[in-house]
Amino acid sequence: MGLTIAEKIIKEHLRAGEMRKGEEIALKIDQTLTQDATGTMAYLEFETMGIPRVRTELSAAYIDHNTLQSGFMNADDHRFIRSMAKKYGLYFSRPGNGICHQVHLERFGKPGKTLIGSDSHTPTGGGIGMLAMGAGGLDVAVAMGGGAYHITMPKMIKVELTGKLRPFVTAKDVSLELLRRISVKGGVGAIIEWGGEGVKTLSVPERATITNMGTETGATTSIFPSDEVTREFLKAEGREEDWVELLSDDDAVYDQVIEMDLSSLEPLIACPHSPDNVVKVSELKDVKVDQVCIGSCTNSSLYDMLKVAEILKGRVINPDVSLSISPGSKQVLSMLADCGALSDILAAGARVLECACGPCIGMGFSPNSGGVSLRTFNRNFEGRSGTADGQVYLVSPETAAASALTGYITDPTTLGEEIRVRMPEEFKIDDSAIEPPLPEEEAAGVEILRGPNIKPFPEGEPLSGEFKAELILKVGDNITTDHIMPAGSKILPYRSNIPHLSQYCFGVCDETFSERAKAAGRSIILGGSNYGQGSSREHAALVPLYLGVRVVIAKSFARIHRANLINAGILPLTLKTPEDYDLLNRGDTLKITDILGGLDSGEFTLKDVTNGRTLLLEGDFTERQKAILKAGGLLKYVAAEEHERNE
Ligand code: MIC
Ligand code: SF4
Repeated sequence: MGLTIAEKIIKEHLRAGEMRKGEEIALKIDQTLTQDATGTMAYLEFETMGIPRVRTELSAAYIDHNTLQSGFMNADDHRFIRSMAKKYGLYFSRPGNGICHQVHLERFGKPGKTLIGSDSHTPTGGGIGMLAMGAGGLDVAVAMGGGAYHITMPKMIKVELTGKLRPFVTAKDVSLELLRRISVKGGVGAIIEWGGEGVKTLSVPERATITNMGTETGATTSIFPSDEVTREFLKAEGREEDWVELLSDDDAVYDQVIEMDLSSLEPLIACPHSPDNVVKVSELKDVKVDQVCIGSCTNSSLYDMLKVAEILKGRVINPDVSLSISPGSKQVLSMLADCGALSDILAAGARVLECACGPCIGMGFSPNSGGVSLRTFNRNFEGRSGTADGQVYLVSPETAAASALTGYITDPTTLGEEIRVRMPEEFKIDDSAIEPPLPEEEAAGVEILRGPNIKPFPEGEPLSGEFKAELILKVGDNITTDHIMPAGSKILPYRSNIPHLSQYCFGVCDETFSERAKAAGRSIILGGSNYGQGSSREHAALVPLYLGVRVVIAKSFARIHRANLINAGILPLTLKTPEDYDLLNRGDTLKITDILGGLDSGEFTLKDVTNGRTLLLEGDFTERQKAILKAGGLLKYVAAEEHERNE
């Protein structure tokens, strides 16, 4: 039987387990990346493992999220991460050099390699045929130490592309079309592989937009073949030697095949507050726009920016609109400047921001009250922009630029003449903002620089007999990690200070949560389906842990968040009968009897002491996950393993 592209990479990297769907596999990880908002915690965790130097082929630390420095916190964290990179043998990408995913694609990604990153959009690397996955910081720390990354062997979804995109219809519209069809849960437990004749018509930046936003379907990752288009891209980055061909076998077997005719697509838009709330742009043509933001790891390549510049050239934006442009990397910005496109953007009235995540994570540029903000980003969760009642829509760069000109949501195909951009044969290579790893002798002497913002992180407790606690919070379906642990410019600087962060936990759903949880001591949370979707931030597990949450019950969980809960030592259980969700109420006293027995059998008994009911819960854990939960979290498990090895 033939293999899919992902299966080929998995086979080459398999350290343990068998490639049978639904079973746990352990993968050798070739490369890791971190960004600053999750990196501080990941490096603190790495430090506790006592490993002298990273054991991957390449590990890189990027500074791109927390770039507003209003106070010492972010600057201290950046200094800490830089000193960790120097001491432990990592590349360090300085603030301003760009968004981790864009820079990694340009300078380090290699077809056929495995990459995990402490950021959920790490699958961007799938655009050049990497098996690139988002993970919690602790999993990345383990991989940096040479440990395997454990996932459930995913099923394989193929999107079979035919045709060619029409003018003004883009890769972003392809992503939005997929989300429209399969929703924010449709990719859970799967790898999405893009194939078919249509693939050849898509450049690497377009492919990377698609694999980036595949994250929003809940997929483990998304991947494109590595073909001549990939070779051309790597050649233009001066790295042709990194190219290998990687195609699926003709007789590869997929669990699901989705057909998509690129020629039939139209410009699409995701309405507030979910990336799968998708309609045609033309349906919203009378909606007035207050703000337009172009950038983020989804749409900040040179290709995207050149198209925007071409649309804006010789025109001025509508005076009621505020337009921001954040190029994805220094390479992109510098090439825009060299070819004059930056002048066109500036002359049109855009505010050019630094090469970083910026408005995407609420680091500035929040919209006005109730403002309509059109963004080329990948997420429009409620409150994420920093304005609680902001109305965020997700669009392509073309739709964004056209709307900035008219002041209304505008279908770019109405602009008339097709725009043509010429991509350079060579990108401008300047790695001066990437500090390479120090030689071992020098690294040993590096001092780790810590600021006062770094506080100890909470530790899980070994699970034992029974657990009785209050159901402290009941929330609905598709709760995101932005609900659990919001981000934004005020909160993000405290990513290494869990006690401080804890005040904001679940603030979007219930402002009293943090205080009530603290008062309760130990507690349980109830969620709906796809609980914990969105980012990879392990803070969405560590902060509830700090506040005493020991069990989360849900109809279903998102992959990375479930792994983060287990790593933190929090027990994630699902309702055997999803309708039982309606029987449980906030304030109920719940008791889970015989936790260890439940771990063995996969079935747990839940007594609702308040209402005198008994319900069944499920928890399908691998042997390793059981051991982690019994130990009280991954760090304790790793320490115990290390101890055993040294005995
Ligand atoms: C995001 O897009 O939500 C983030 C911010 O990049 C997160 C990581 C984080 O919370 O630091 C992600 O996607 O994993
Ligand atoms: Fe940064 Fe936004 Fe991409 Fe997250 S989604 S990595 S915040 S640009």
